[in-house]
Amino acid sequence: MENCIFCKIINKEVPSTIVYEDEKVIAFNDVNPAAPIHILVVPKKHVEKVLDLKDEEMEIVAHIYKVINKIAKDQGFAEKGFRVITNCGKDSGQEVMHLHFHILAGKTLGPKIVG
Ligand code: DGP
Repeated sequence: MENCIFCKIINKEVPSTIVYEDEKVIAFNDVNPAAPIHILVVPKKHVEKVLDLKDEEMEIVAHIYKVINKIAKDQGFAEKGFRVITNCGKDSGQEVMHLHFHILAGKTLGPKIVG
């Protein structure tokens, strides 16, 4: 999708620190981390947000959770714990209109959703 920053990262037109990649998803460090570990897991197919997922696209969500578990184990924070967040639409504060899952880890996260 033209003018989508995450599509540009997927296409390697914009640099990022990639921590995982396969044919369906990419995961890279968030440019503005809200925790010591802050990774974004992003489907390569451009879907704007959760609400726009079609029935036949739901398998990508299961795949994303498999990837999240793999990253957590590979990076060694699986047992300590982590938080997964997906914003959807204006009231959530979604800034990038390309579906993505935040993984937050690396410290004891507080009662606020982020932080
Ligand atoms: P959200 O509010 O859920 O749409 O979060 C979007 C996140 O994307 C935000 O935490 C910052 C991150 N982000 C935005 N632009 C870039 C970028 O160019 N590179 C990287 N690595 N992260 C970005």
